[in-house]
Parts: sequence; C-alpha cells; structure tokens
Amino acid sequence: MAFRTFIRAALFSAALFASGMAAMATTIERVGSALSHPWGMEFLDHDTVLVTERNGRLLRIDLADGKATQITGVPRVYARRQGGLLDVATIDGHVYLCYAALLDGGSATAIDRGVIDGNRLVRRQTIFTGNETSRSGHHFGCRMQLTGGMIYASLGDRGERANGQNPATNAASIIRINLDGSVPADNPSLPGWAPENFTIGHRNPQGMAMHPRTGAIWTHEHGPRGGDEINIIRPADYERANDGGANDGANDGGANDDGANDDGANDDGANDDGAKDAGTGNGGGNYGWPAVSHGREYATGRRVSPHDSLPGYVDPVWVWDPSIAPSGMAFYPDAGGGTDNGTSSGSDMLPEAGMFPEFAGHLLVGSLKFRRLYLVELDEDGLPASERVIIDGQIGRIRDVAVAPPGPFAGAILLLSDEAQGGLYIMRR
Ligand SMILES: [Ca+2]
Repeated sequence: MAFRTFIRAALFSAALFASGMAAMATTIERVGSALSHPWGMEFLDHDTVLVTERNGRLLRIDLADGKATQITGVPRVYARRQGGLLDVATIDGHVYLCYAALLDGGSATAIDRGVIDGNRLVRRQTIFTGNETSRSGHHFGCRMQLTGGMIYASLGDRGERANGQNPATNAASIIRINLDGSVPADNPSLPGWAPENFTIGHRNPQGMAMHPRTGAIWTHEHGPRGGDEINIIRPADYERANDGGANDGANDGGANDDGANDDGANDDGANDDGAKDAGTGNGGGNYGWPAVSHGREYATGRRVSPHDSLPGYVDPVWVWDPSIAPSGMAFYPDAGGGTDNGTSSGSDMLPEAGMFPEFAGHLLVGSLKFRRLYLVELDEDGLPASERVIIDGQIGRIRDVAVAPPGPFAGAILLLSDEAQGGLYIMRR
C-alpha cells in the first residue's frame, strides 16, 4: 500500500480549503440554543434529531423551529474528561445510548437501550458493559452503528496501550452484539477473545458509518501524533483471500452495482453463510494498535512502533499526518444509493443525496483539532484517494456529522460543535 502517497495527498489538499465554502451558495446556521459539548446525534424522524451532551443530557431537537426538549431517564454517566453521555442511535422505536458508565473502581464504556414515552426514556436496560474498568478519563470510544439486527460499537484503549493487543478486553475493540446485548452466534471464535469483540487493535475510534452501497462498516480512530486512520472493518483473512488487494468489495468498478449482496463478504472465503455486511464478514481482524502504527510519541517524536504495516494486521485505508483528531463520520450517499440496499434494512432513516451532489459517494469526517469538516473522496475502487476541507473553523470543534434523510431537510448536513457554547448546526443550500 502506498501510504506515503496518501499522506502527501492529505497534506497537499489541506491547503485547498479556500475553494470550499465560497464557491457554493451554502449556509451554516445553528439550530436553536447553544448546547454544552454535544457529542452524538441521530434522526428520530425526518425533522427531529436526538442529540447527546457529554455532561449527560439527551435532547430532542425539532429542526424546523429549533425547539429542544430534554428527555429524562438516561443513565448516570461518568462525565469527566472524555467520558460522559456519548453516542445515540435508534431502531424500531428503541433508543440506544453509549456512555461512560460509573462503576465501582472507575468507569467503562456501556450501552443502554430504552423507549421514548413522551419526554422520558422508559424500559431502560443496560445491554452491554465493557469488561475493562479503569480510573482513566481517556479513550472511551464510542460510536455505534446498527445494522442487520446487530450493534457495532467502538471502544477505546482507555489510555492503556496494553489493551490494544489484548483480545480478552473489550477496550480497544470494535464489538458486535445483538440488539438485546446477546452475542451473535457467528462472532469471531478465536482463542482468548472476549465474545463481544469483533476486531481488536483500535486506539480510540470516535467515528463509525456504514457504507450505503456495500454495507461495510467503516471506522476512524485517533492515533498518537501522525497516526489517525480510517479503517474498513474486514474479515481477518481479507488480504490473503483477496490477493493483498485494497478492494474491500466496495464495488466492482461499476457505479450502480448492488455490491451489498454479491461482493466482498461472500467471495473472501471467510464466511459463506449469512455475511450480511459486505466487507465485514466474521471479523477477527487485528488493526494493529500499538504494535503497528504510523503514529509518533507526543513527547519525543519517536515512532510508537517501527512497523506501519505487518502481515497478520489489517492496514488502514487512510492515514492523517498531521493528525486531525477525527470525530464523527457519514457517507454522503449517491442519488438513490441509500434506498436500494438490502444491508441497510436495519436502519430506520436512510440519508438522501441531492443537495450536495459534489459530495455524493464520499465520506464526511469531523475534525476536533482543526475545527474542520473534511470530505474524504473515494476513488473508483471505493477507497479514500484525496480529501478537501469543507468547513474550516466556522463552528469550532466538529464532533459529529450526519446527513438528513428524505423529507424537508433531505440531503442537508447536520453537525455538532463540541464547545462549551456549541450546538447543532445545519449546512444546506
Ligand atoms: Ca491501525
């Protein structure tokens, strides 16, 4: 893999942001009142969004008038440093919350689900609690993607590097559980692995999205200096099965194939039965941290690992150097791309393209460090090839990004500004 080329491309295109906003008749406005460090969001219907604040509030915000209503009944959270109420997702009337749980001896990333009744979350139950309790206030993850009756969720390493290559801990992993918290029968069955773990070796992933055509789960994660990366959550034997090629089955070069059903997962030999998520398969991959990394130590500038690629570890498909501190990600769908995909059937609300056709098929990624929204452009093989800056500083640290589903805001881009006086923003034209 030509990572040096990727890195150069990233550096070069970062200088081109000036061609972004000015050329488009685009507005960015805050929706309603300021919010305190909003962290995650999900459309409840076509004009209503659920938003979390890290300090523990869950809000239902009406996009039409900006009115925010607090939803009570959320779990108590460990609201310290990077911990708190983090991501939110919904499906079939259930609301899922990922958060830093307050436990004896510290905290761990956990997931609750419940049902909204009026302005209250009721029938709430904890369906997952990470098995790594720590007193650290760092690296909780946590993003969720619901698909195919399952939850993919990201957990960070809690600032403890040894967690990265320890498959027995849920920390530093992408987990996969059923909607009730039970473990899917076809999760990786590997020696020493926690049953929920789907992939391991992740430092602190705070972005996750499902490719609207392939159904593959994409994540990004904070590396140390110069080591932020985008990963496709693939089967462990992906490279061998695919001749070391970079194609995750995203498509076969055609713009309109139904890659979700017949590409990737079923020809990789890893999983011939029931691989609903193309390019994901049965998991089991090791994404390297800290044994394999592009990153450098903050203090000394020395490389964390002498290896940026090794057999047996899954390479990232994109590396940011310098680091951008990525958070939140969303694919801007192709026209019609979000509606003909069998693997998306688990999602309540599918985003719709149209408002920003120049973004179609590409990936939107927030940056905390540079206060930017990036467009990571995918090539004909469906892999990141270039990037440009869409928003540069106007709304502060960008924590999460979403694309509005069909309805009055179809194709608009929703953003969370993670500031003390942050908020929900809508970008549209
Ligand atoms: Ca990695």
